[in-house]
This record gives sequence, structure tokens and C-alpha cells, in this order.
Amino acid sequence: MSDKAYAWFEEQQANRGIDLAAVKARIKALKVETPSWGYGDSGTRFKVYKQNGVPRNPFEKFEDAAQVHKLTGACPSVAIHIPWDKVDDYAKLKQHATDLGVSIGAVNPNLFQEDDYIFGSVTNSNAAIRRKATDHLLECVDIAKTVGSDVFSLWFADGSNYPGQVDIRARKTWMYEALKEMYEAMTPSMRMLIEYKFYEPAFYHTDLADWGMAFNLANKLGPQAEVLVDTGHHPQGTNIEHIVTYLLDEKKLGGFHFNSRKYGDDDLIVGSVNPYELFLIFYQIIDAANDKNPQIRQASDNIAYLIDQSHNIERKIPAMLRSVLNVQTQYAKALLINLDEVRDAQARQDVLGAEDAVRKAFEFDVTPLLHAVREEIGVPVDPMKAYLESGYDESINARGKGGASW
Ligand code: AOS
Ligand code: ZN
Ligand code: ZN
Ligand code: ZN
Repeated sequence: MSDKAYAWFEEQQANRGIDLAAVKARIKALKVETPSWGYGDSGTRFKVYKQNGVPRNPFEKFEDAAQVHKLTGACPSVAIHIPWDKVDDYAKLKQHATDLGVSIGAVNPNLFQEDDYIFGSVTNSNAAIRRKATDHLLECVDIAKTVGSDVFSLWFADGSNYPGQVDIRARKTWMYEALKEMYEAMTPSMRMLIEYKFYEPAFYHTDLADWGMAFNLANKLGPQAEVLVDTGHHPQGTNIEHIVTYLLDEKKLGGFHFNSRKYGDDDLIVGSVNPYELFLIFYQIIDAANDKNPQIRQASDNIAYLIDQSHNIERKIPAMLRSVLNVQTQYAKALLINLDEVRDAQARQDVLGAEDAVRKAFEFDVTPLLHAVREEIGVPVDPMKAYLESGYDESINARGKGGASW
């Protein structure tokens, strides 16, 4: 991108009252965590396709994730899923991450892959299975202590398929009891992010089906428990940015699992289907970051941005790069909203004026801005192109097929 294009962009934004130096500082500060499982093989209930070059173990997943950070400068941490990323020596995995210039981020307990959990994990009516599931949560707290992570993302597949199949109220208590035990094992710097999803794999009821249930549970547990919003986990038509705003105001928005959906929990590349929704989510977060109330500003700063995607048919690393670039693009656009203009229009009850103040920011081409940011932080202006030309994607083919999959 030429300096001329940037100079023109800067002038245009200055005329709208946008301070581009501040915008650039915020883009540089945005960190997006990538998931270890996004680098492995994945699929649908019909088929898991095996790709060439997929990491064969957690160590190789970190090598691939480090490429994404090296090229974007925006992805310094990697979420792990236990036992998918089980290793004998977690301190060694931590050291490996450090050597690669990244760190271990959110620890995700996995309670949906074992036959024992066919009728549920922490909400199973069998007390021995509930004990086993709760012990796994406690094991994850120990792992987090070893790897220096202070975030947990908790998602439970627990639910039922038929009316009358289970005692929904008893399960509500069991869920609380298990999380309470985990909560008490956490150190003061740790936080538990509680995820919800309205269906799948349970099709009649899911124990944590929506943000209200996650919010209620987080409130009962205490300040170290917050809600995690996975953008794919809502019925069609849900106003996700409203949920985000509500949780922000309650200081209970812990983080996101970013991905895109068209129908169900599709886990496609974030920003690929409805970029405007992502833009509007960021608008609310940025609005809160500029609130008069320091507690709301802090709540906005406190959000963990995590990607949760499955790349079933695409090459994994380019798919992750695309995701990060899409997030940066929508964040950059949302930073171009003149919040004073929106508030003035709101005060006048000028419906179209307010909508215009928000929407027109979306219509700018932020390519010159993002290129300038990347130049300043010393990463390639076009990370995707740089990756495809780097030879890394060919080099990993030596790993062969049959890498890690879920
Ligand atoms: C499942 O639908 C959730 O999004 C979870 O976050 C899950 O742990 C993750 O997608 C890996 O399967
Ligand atoms: Zn998720
Ligand atoms: Zn999802
Ligand atoms: Zn999901």
C-alpha cells in the first residue's frame, strides 16, 4: 500500500474527527487467541477428512500457531483442550511455546469424548461419573497452574434428547456443585468463562442452553466466573451484540469464541458470513471502552478474544490467518465510528442520523490503515501472501497424513 493511499485515508478520517494515532494504538493492542484444535483435522458427523501436514501432537500444533503469530503479531497465545492436548510434561509444552514466541492460553476441559459421558458429565445422574468429570475440571486447574494460564473456557455437551429423559432440576444443581468445586480450586488471578449453546449434541434440552443460564450460574459462583459468548451458539436472528452489551454492563462478559455460522454451530471462519454482525459487536465493545464509568471501561478491556473454529475442508494455517485478518478488519472499521456523532444523534432522537453514524464506518476500506499498522509493528503487510510464499505450508507435508484430530 502506498504512502499516498494512507495519507489520503488519514486526511479523510481527520476531517471526520477520527484520531488515527489512537485507532492504530488500539488495533495494535487487539490480541486474538487461536485454538490448538483449529490446526488439527476435524469434520462433521459424516466424515473427518485427513489432510496432509496436520500436526501430529500438541507440540506441532504450537509450531503452526506460532506461524500465525509471527505473520500477524496479533496471536501470542494458544488455547488448549484437555485431553486432546494431553502431554506427559506440561512444563515442557510451556517451554516449547515460549521458545516459539507464544504462550499457552485458555485451558478447555473436554468432557464430551468418553463413553462414560454418554448420559452427561458433570450432570450425569450417576454420582461416580459426576465425580470423574469434576476431577477432570480440577486436573485442568492444576494444568493451568503448571502452564501459567489463568483462563478456563468451559463448555458442556450435557443435556438430553427426549422429554422426561432426565431430571432437569437435579442436573441444574449438579452443574452448580461441580463448577463450585472448580471455582474454589482456582487461584485469585484465574477466571472461569462459562459457555452456553442451545442445542447439539443434545437435541431436547441442554443444561446450559443460553446466556441467561450461564449468567445466572456465573453470578452465583462469584466474580471470577463470567460468560463466554460463542458467536455460533444462538438461534437464528438472535441479536448477539445486544447480549454482549448487556453482559458488558453487568461486568460479566468474559470472552468470545469467534466463528461464523449460517445455520447451526457451523464453526466457519469468523467474519466470512456476516461481517456486519462482527462489526456491530465491536461497536458495542468500543462504546463501552469509552464509557464515563471506569468500571465499564475495565469490563471492556477484560474481554478474552478466542477463535473457536473447525477447518474441515480448508488448509488450516491459511484459514486461521484469514480469521485473524477478518477480525482485525471489522475491529478497525468499528474504531472509525465517531461515537460523539452517534450520541448527538441519539440525543436528538434522530433515528437515521444515528444509524448513519454507525453504518458509514463499515463502508470505509481499511486496507491502508491495516497496512500502516503492520508496517509499524514489523510484520508483513499481507500476512496471507507472505505465508503462501514462505514455503511453510509445503514443508509441513513431510508430516504426512494422520495427524491429530478430534
Ligand atoms: C462447542 O460447540 C463449543 O463451541 C466448545 O467451545 C468446544 O469446546 C470447542 O468448539 C471444541 O470442540
Ligand atoms: Zn466454543
Ligand atoms: Zn461455534
Ligand atoms: Zn461450538
